[in-house]
Amino acid sequence: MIKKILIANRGEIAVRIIRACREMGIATVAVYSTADDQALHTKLADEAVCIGPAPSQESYLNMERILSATMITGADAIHPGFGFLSENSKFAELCEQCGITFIGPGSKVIARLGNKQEARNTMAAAKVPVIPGSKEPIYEVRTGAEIAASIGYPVIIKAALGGGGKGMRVAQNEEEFSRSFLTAQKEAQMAFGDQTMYIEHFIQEPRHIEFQILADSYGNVIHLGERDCSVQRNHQKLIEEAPSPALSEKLREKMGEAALRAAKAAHYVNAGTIEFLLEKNGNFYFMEMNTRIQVEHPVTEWVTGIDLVKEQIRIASGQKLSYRQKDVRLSGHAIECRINAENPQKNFRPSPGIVKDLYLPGGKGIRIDSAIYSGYAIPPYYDSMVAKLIVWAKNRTEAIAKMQSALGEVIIEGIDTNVDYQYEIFNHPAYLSGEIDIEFIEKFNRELIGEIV
Ligand code: MV4
Repeated sequence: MIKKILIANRGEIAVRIIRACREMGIATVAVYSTADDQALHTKLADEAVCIGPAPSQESYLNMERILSATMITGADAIHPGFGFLSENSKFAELCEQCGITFIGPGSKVIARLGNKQEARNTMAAAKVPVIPGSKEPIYEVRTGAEIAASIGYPVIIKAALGGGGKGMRVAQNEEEFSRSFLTAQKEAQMAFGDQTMYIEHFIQEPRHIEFQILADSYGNVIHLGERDCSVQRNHQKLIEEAPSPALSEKLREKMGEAALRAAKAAHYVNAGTIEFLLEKNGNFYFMEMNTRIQVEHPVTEWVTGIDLVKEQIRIASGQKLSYRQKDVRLSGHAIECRINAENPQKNFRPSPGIVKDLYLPGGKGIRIDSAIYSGYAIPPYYDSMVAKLIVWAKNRTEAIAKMQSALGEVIIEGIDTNVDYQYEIFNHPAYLSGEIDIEFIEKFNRELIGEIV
């Protein structure tokens, strides 16, 4: 059994994990940078260890310091949260070598899925639909151009170690190919220290649909339905909802079965997410698998009633899944919106600073996951997300009404936030109709910031 968990993260997800541990009777250790000595996770954990200066590289990304803190405090497990070291196979491997339980899949699974080109081949072999594309790694422009021509334009050139949009370029035609390829490859080298590329046909105006998976160490795998994350800007999601307004019960079943095949093919253990692109005609394709708990996990928790962080801990301590597929019932509609310290009017420029007045809404069907408090100084070094506002209601229409009501109550003084911008999204006819794709923000940003009325 796990008795003490070190949380290798900060902000609201660190607080979320501390809460799950407390309810389970597990002791908690926070790690924090010098910029975070007044952070909520530092205050709430049973113990807290300073692991270095403000820049992530020297603190939250510093494996040796985090492992030392684990040893010194006698924690038996590390929960990595999301971002930082959560999908770093080297870190998971170091944990394994030190006899520390990494709360997530094994290091080899993380490494295999982290290579998106390899993941694609694994999924194709398991009859999970993949986007028509290259089968072998590509290193040279000339080989790439030949393969692109055989796939058919437009194509998208991606870094094998990429994800989240880095090292990715679209080429509309043969003309554009070499420039796009070289730019993407250069970016890949800079970001991942690796020039391996792959190419896919470029899917136009798809939705981003992802399935939540839970898998234990005994071969049991279940899915908890989907999240629709099509509302995003520069690969940062703004709104996530469950279920997706675009899925019929039949399509959900089909995609859910594909997600299960995907997780099984990867020999997956713990909580994970299968990302799909969904075309308007109903065709869907595997994009990548995320091996971490995700920011948007609360919407799945609310429509299923399952506590995903507790399940992660149970799975990591060798327990069997608490649920079988037939126990999973989706009920009602949940929507999450990410509240960021940023100014949408100034091209979403981050707005760190001191939170003066603070009022966050509550009431039936409203959940706030946040780590800010009145008087808290938001440091400039990390992500700008300061709160997640999650609502639940019987159906999408009522959930949207509740979200607008809740957003209307939010008071965060002292910094700029995207609260008003979010409110406008929930008023926009395209969002209300549910007929949106990943270009929603790009298409309507000028209306949402009030430039066009
Ligand atoms: C694509 C695509 C269209 N066609 N692949 C974005 C990040 C990385 N996970 C892969 N991404 C995409 N891959 C093909 N073949 C469009 C995107 C994409 C995207 C996907 C989901 C959500 C938002 C997005 C924004 C821009 C591009």
